[in-house]
Amino acid sequence: MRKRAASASVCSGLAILAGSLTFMGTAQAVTLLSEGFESAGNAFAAGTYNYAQNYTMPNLLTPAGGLKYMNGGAGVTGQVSTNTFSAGSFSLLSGGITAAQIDGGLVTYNLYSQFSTYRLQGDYATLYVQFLDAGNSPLGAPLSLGGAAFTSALGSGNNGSYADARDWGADSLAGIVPAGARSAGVTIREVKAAVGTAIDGYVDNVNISIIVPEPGVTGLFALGGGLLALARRRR
Ligand SMILES: [Ca+2]
Ligand SMILES: [Ca+2]
Repeated sequence: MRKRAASASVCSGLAILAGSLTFMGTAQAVTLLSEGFESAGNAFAAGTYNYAQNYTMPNLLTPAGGLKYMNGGAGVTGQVSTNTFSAGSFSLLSGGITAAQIDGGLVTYNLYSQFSTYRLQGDYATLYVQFLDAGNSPLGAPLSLGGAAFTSALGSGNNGSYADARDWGADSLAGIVPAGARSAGVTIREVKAAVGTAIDGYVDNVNISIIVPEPGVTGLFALGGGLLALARRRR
């Protein structure tokens, strides 16, 4: 009877372990950059507009737009103009992530940003994330969110000020951080069509995070295996 009881408690222990594995199986995200453009300064040192200025349709996305969003600054009237805003580069060896985990293909990235534009002018913003090796050399082509095609596909509506005010849309990208990557450079490139003066690629809620493999899982599996062996031995 005692043996049976012990065996049952080991089994329930395993069930609890299995439960916690399911619960803890969610990997931990390390946020490298989260910019909502609400503060006086922002990571891109870019200018902002207030949603209340009514240049766009309301931002109905989650996370919500808050009070402000980024614009692309001044261009040259009558000419295509570009402006590039850098947020610098961010170390990937953050939140306990190791070079070995990156080089083993165990670390993934999640990129997210919201975009809009001014009416039908054709201005747009592109968010670029460039992985860099230990010597700060680019690894492959930069990843990008937003851009010309994404922005031109955004819907439009009447916001009370303009009959052709543009919607906000979210773009995202996920994948595996390339082996050898040690940091990521983040820039926003703003492009203005020939019409108008202001560069109106609008950006809000930039979020760049990397996902750390759950460090406890391997250990818990080992512990679970040990308990199983113990249960077998007791029987
Ligand atoms: Ca905002
Ligand atoms: Ca413009």
